[in-house]
Amino acid sequence: MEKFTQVSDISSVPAMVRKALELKANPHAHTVLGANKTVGLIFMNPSLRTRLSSQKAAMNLGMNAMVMNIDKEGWALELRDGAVMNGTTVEHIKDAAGAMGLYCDVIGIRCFPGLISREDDYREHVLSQFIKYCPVPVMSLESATRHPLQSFADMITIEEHKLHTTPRVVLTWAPHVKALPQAVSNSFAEWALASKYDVVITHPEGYELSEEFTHGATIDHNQERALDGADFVYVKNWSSYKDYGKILTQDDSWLLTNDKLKNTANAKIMHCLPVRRNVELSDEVLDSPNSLIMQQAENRIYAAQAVLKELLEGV
Ligand code: SN0
Repeated sequence: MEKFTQVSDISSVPAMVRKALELKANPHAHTVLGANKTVGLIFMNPSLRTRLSSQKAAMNLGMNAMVMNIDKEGWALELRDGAVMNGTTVEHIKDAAGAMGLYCDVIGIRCFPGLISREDDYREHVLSQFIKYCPVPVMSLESATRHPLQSFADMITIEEHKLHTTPRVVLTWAPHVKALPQAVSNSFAEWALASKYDVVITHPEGYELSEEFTHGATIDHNQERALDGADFVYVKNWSSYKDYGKILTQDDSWLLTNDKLKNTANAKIMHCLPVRRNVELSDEVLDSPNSLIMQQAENRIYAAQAVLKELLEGV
């Protein structure tokens, strides 16, 4: 694998999930592969799980990890080609990515969307500039439109908990106080569909995700109907794709409660975290025995480890 930015960068989701589960069973089996190798983890936005699980994954492989919060600790980056840099930006991404590549064997980068220009965000301007100028393999730590390490961990978690081959997997929109990216939802849909699951997406009108990610899923604006028979319920807020980056409603009738789960197939509940408790999801659901949020967080290690391993092997 030469880069890891979306599901199409891997040849098979079930095969990658199997590899991750092998690593989970035997995390320190490949320390020779990672010895004397370095991963750089570059953050333009906050992180808890991605940062620590990727570091842990690197350590499990015997690698070194260097972390930089480039938005706070680096020079202000210029992203435009040919810019006359006589303003507030100090260093061009071309020079930053080029230099960082000299210190690392793999680089991970987190670059959230601006949520102002749909065109800029959806052409992945920052990530693609970084890949263009970075001389070593790049992995996404969440980009403008996708969060592939999260989705990979989610597929590992579903594999561990599913009771039949084709579970009904429901992605439900949740209210939030802030405009959030579509990245986690886009990516979850992309990976669940690639896993050939029965994917249902439910949200208020106006929150349709780009069809690029949801083609093949059932879209239903009725949450109760969507939840009927669900095996897994993935809860996430996202801002509007159509009315780009806007909050169209904060309707708290979309908040998931135990009562709403009564017609599911004793559904397991998933969320990528961080979660705004009692806004996006109620305490009673998050803390119930059916909640998989900690299992997802743990599997972030093995998703990152499987990706780092493939990038180091270059196969
Ligand atoms: C990010 C998102 O893409 O939704 C990262 C999730 C892994 N979430 C947030 O930015 C939450 C911010 C907030 O204020 O709740």
